[in-house]
Amino acid sequence: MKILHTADWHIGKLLEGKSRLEEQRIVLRQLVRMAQKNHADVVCVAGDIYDNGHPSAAAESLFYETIKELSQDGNRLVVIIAGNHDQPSRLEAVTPLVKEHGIILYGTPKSMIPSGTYGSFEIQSLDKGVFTFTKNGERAVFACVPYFSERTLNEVLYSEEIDHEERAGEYTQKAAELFQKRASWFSPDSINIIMSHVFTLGSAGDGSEQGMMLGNSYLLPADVFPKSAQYIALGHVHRPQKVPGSSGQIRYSGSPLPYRLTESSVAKQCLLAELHPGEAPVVTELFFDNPKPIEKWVCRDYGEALEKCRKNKDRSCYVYLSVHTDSYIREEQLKELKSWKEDLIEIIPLFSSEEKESMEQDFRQMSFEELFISYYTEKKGVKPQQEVLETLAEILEKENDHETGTDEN
Ligand SMILES: [Mn+2]
Repeated sequence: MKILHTADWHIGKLLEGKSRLEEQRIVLRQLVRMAQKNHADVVCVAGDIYDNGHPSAAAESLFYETIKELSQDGNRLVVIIAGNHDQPSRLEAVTPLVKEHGIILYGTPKSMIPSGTYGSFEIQSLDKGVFTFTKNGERAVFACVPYFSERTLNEVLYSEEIDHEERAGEYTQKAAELFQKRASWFSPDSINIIMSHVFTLGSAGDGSEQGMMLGNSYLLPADVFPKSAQYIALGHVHRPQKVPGSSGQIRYSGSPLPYRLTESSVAKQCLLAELHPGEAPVVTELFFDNPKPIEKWVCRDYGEALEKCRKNKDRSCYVYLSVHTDSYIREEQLKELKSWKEDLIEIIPLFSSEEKESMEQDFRQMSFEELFISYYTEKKGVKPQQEVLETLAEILEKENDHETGTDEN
C-alpha cells in the first residue's frame, strides 16, 4: 500500500500581508500530480489545513478543489486530521458531502466516524480516530489523533468519576497513554499507521510554531509512539525531518511552501511511504517546485540594491533586503526600489559601526520627537510621515496636560 504523507498547508496564510493563495494553488496541484504519478492509495494530511479557524471563501474553495482532485472520484482515500490552526468542528462539517468521494475528516481526538462506504473503500470504524479497510488484499489500520491540548487529553482519557487528583500526571504520559489506546487496534498482519499533529522533542523547529507551544510540557519524546506503529505521519513542524530517536518511521513531511525566511533553506517535500504488513516502510521524498522563493539580499550600497531590483524585476520571489548605508533610505528611494521589485517584504538599512556610535552619542541631546524619528527610521527604514509626527505631537501634548494638571479632571 502506498501512502502519500503531507501536512501544514496553512491555506490562506499571508507573508507580511501578502496573499500566498496562488503559490498554494500551484504546490497543491503539484501534490495532486505526485499522488497520480506515484499511484498513491491513500493521502494523509496531518493537520493545519488552514492558517486559521475562519478561512476565507477562496481558501475553502482551494481546499475543496484539492481534496476532490486528490480523491480521484473516490478511488484514492484522503485522510485529514485537524491541526492547532484548524477549527475542528468546522473542518468536520463537510463530511456528509465528501464521504462519497473517499474523504475522511477527524477534527478532535474524540471524533469517531461512521462505518460505511467512503468512495470505493469499505471503511470499518473501530474506535475514536481508528478505522480499518482492505485494499488489494492488504488490511490497513489507521489511528488518527488530531491536535490535542492538555484539557482535551483529560477529556479523552478519563471518565467523569475520576477526580482531579487522580488525573494528575504528566502531559507526556497522558499522550503516550492516548497513542497506546489507539494502537491497541493494531495487528501484526496489518499495515499500522498513526497520524498526528504534535511537537516531538528533538525536532529541529524553524521558529514558525514557537508561538503555539505552551512551555516545554508540549514537547513529546519520540517514545510516546507505540512500537507497533509502522509509520507515523506527523504534522506541526514545517521543516521536513525524521524524528530523532526513531529509525526513520516517525516523520514530519513539512509544509509544501516555505512560510518564512528561515524555512527557505530547506527544499519542501511530501513523503511517499510504501508499506506492507510486518515490514519496515520504504520512504521516498518527493520535492515541490517552489513557485516564489523567499530570499534575503544584502547589498553594499543603495546603488547596488537598485541594480539588483532592476535585474530581478521579472523574477518571481519575495525579498528581505538589507542595504549598507551611511544615511537613512529616503521615502523616494524606497519608492524607486519598489517600483522595480514589487515584492520587497522588508528594507533594512545597515549602518556602519562608526556611524552607529556617533549616533548613540547624539541620542543624549535629542528631543523626544527626534528620538522617535530616529527609532522609527531605524525600524522601518523610512522617516515617519508628517501625519504620524502630528499624532505623536498630539499624544505628547495630552501627556503634558495630565502631568501639569491642566486637564479638565
Ligand atoms: Mn501546527
